[in-house]
Amino acid sequence: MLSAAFLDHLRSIVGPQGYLDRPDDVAPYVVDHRKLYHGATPMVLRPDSTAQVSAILRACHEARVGVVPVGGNTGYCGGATPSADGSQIVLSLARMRRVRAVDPHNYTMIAEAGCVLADVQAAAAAVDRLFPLSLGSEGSCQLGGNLSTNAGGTAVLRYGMMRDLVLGLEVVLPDGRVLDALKSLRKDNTGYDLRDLFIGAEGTLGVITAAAIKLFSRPVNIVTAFVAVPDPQAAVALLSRLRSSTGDLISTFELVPRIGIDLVTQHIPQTSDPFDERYDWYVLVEVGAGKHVTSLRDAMENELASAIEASEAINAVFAESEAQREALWRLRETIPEAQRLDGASIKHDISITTTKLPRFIVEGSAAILEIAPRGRIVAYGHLGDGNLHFNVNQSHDQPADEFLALAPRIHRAVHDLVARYSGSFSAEHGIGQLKRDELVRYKDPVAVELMRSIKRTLDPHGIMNPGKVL
Ligand code: 2HG
Ligand code: ZN
Repeated sequence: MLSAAFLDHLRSIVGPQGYLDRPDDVAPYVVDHRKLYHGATPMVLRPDSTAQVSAILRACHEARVGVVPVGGNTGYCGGATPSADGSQIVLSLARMRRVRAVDPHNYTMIAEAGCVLADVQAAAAAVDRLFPLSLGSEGSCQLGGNLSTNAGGTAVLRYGMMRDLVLGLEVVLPDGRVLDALKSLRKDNTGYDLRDLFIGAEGTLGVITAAAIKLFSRPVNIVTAFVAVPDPQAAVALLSRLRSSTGDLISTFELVPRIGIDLVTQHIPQTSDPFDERYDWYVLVEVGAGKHVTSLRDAMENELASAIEASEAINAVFAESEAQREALWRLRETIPEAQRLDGASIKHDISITTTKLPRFIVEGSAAILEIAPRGRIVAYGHLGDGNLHFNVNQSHDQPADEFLALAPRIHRAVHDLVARYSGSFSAEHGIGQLKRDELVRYKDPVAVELMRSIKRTLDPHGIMNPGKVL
């Protein structure tokens, strides 16, 4: 266990405002968002500068003490929960939330890792720019967590994942050295790209303290539609049609199944079905352009009319106000919450090529129902990215425990099928502790060996987020 003298040394690095050690204060940091993991820690450190993070890691490196970085604690794979033996320190960067620089002409911003994503978006909007990363948890997740998990979300189709939005990083290495790669350059061909090592590493190679991120023009002319489609195959055709007719201005193309609408309207207040008729499948589409592109709405209406003629769509509603836009978004964004309120669920976060996704849904559903005949498949998500949340909810006539006992067999069937489709068993939620075994099972063994040797090189004592990813 950690000695009182060592804990005192950590306290002296961060000062009285910089740590939590009362059990009540520490409690939120030792359980993950999905309540799958319960850990323990004697202390949560809350440094307010890169220098303090550096001193903390140097001390932990010398003492061989594990450090678990945490952002907004909204992850799905237990990546920020300490081990249960109480031997690890939790490191929160929540006090490091300064926007260090905004450069609207260079379309860049430098922000610290503890910035809440919504605050980063607001700082960009304040200079008439867009930071496009957009997720359900944006009101509480932090930039450092977004970077460390290479977060995705609902605008990846147009703007890419977090990795695509980064130009430079400041990282504290496990031994306390500071890697200053915080350049706001779009071109910098000077050897190995170290930056990409730390993005998506889930805090296993060091602690990202700040990032230079890309900004974009803020679309002011936004068209949002909720479109009923015959099936996922038709949705893929519709996506291609809209991508090419708008010249890739589609930012969001989210698949929603009928059961998603049922769950949301049942469990989430102030939601309602946007159509009088019931349809089997829907997509939420959003397209945005600058203020001079005034014909966007007409173009979308014409294109959707042609899509209906071509049997790629059945019906569509457009948001006529910001309130209606929010209501349409709520139908998609609250599906995870509605799923949770409805009972136990078994989740997958898979990706395969968009073209093959419809066939995968048919085959994958059959495979699941063979194991769990009473399960209810809730397949939704980022169709435009080939990323599906291929989830199953319990039926109300089956006890949750009995249903959850099927999880290992269902995971195996789904992930085996994903492998046959050359897909990924973790598209945007990472590995954490939840998918460590899947990584070894499904990732190329040479890639896993390279990951292990990088880990050994950067973190020889294994202090960074032990037991996560590898
Ligand atoms: C989403 O897209 C999130 O809503 C959560 O990634 C997905 O709960 C899920 O399975
Ligand atoms: Zn998602």
